[in-house]
Amino acid sequence: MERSSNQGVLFALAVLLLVAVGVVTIGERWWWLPPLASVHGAWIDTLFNITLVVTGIVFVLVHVLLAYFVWRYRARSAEQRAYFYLENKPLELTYTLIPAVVLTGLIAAGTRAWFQIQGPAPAEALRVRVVGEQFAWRFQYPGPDGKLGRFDPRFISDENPFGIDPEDPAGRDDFVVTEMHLPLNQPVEVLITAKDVLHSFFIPAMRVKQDAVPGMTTRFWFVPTVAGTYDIPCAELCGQGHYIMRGVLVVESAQEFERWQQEQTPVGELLSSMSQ
Ligand SMILES: [Cu+2]
Repeated sequence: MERSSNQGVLFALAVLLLVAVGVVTIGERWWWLPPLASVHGAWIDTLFNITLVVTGIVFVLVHVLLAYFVWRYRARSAEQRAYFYLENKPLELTYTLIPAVVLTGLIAAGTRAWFQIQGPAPAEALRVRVVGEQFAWRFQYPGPDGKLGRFDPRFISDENPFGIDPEDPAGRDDFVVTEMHLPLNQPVEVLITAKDVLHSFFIPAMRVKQDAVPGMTTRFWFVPTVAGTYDIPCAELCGQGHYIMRGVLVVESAQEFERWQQEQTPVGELLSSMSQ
């Protein structure tokens, strides 16, 4: 009896020591989310924080109570039997209804944010197509006509590495790049697909992530709010080179974005020079 309670104290001290080491060594990286850089991301972070606080309170409360009950009702003699009841309606109702209400609230808030991000983009939104391939991202921009040309992996050949339909007039002025650029504070709708296998288009700083599926177009829209350079990792284990599949997003002023667009060569020009 005396021995086992000493073991318990030692175990508790070891746990406390581990927590203290963790807190001291984690330093400036104590918060694991990267800096936020989009309008939609603020909703995601709010949801994340609410969920963390609610589940954190429940977690601490349940474990403190659990520890207290284990200690308070421990076996003090061999004859002692644990006290229990087979049925307790008010208690059962309470511990069913409270979590049900809290979880419904969390799910409702999450669903609302989901439909805002997945809902229709504003009419003035820039549309960019993202194509995932082993092991890079390619970005198709609509060019001066503002319309994306049709894309289908079946159009991909030595003469047409982009897979843009050569018969579609909307595609002639499009351009394809390996670095994504976006103008600051302007909504962008991203149309996502893949050439070969499943990938996942993920911009942590914007708090957006969506599967890239061959033969299918997935989408979301967002508004970048902070100029800078951001990572676009692939978040789906897509093959041996998955770890190097990391694109770059540059968010810049509208003027800089305009200048960058003008420097790009339209697909129509590239295709005709390649077929010569
Ligand atoms: Cu990938």
